[in-house]
Amino acid sequence: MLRVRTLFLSDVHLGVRECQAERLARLLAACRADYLYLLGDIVDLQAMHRRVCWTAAQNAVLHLLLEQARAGVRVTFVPGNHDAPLRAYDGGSFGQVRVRREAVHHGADGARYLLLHGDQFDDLTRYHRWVAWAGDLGYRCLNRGSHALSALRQALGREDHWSLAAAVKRRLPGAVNFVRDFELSAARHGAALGYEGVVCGHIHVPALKDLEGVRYRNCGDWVDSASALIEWQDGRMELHFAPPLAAARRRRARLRAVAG
Ligand SMILES: [Mn+2]
Repeated sequence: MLRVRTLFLSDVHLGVRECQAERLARLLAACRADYLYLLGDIVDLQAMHRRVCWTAAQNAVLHLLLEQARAGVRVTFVPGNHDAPLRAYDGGSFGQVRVRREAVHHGADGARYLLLHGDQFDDLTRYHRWVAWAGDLGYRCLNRGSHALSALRQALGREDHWSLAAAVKRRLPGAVNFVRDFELSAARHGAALGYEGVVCGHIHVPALKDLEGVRYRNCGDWVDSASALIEWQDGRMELHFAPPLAAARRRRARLRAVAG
């Protein structure tokens, strides 16, 4: 069991075919936190308008999240733009899960973090066209192709994770500028309100860095990066990347062979 002080997740996109629910279910079953923050786009209500894909693994993720809340983990849900209708429940709760438009996390080292999804910073960047494309068909097709390629690499025995979607995001000039503008907007917003750090999601680019003296953290997503942000008991933070399924299976088989 992985014991952490805090687990931050965002952009899970339950209800979408590309959601890496099995990998997230594995993490949730193996990890216990004191605090769990769900920073938006957890259930993709927007995509489910067009088409619903609800798998057993996605169902398991939802149940594991609710189970954590029942077991005493303090769970806070900050809805994003893909689950925006749930913003109407700001200040309320679903069972044990608190719903907040924004939240504040007190780190074990005394730092205060502003927690939000991050879609409000889209308006502050100069790359509207890229944002529209990213939220649309092009991005979904890119992720689908990326998963197919990843499966092929796994089948060929390559254990390292390489993502076509991530590579494209790193290389497209519009994308690079958009990400930089977004990160700076988020960091400056946090600084202006007097926080030491900001934790958000939305752009599907996991990050942990200092920007203009502000601790900027982005959880990433469970469509492409399969990443989570964790805080250890001493306040240190780290990004966790879930291993691809095939690699995880091979590793378990190896461990069994060694144990046997
Ligand atoms: Mn979003």
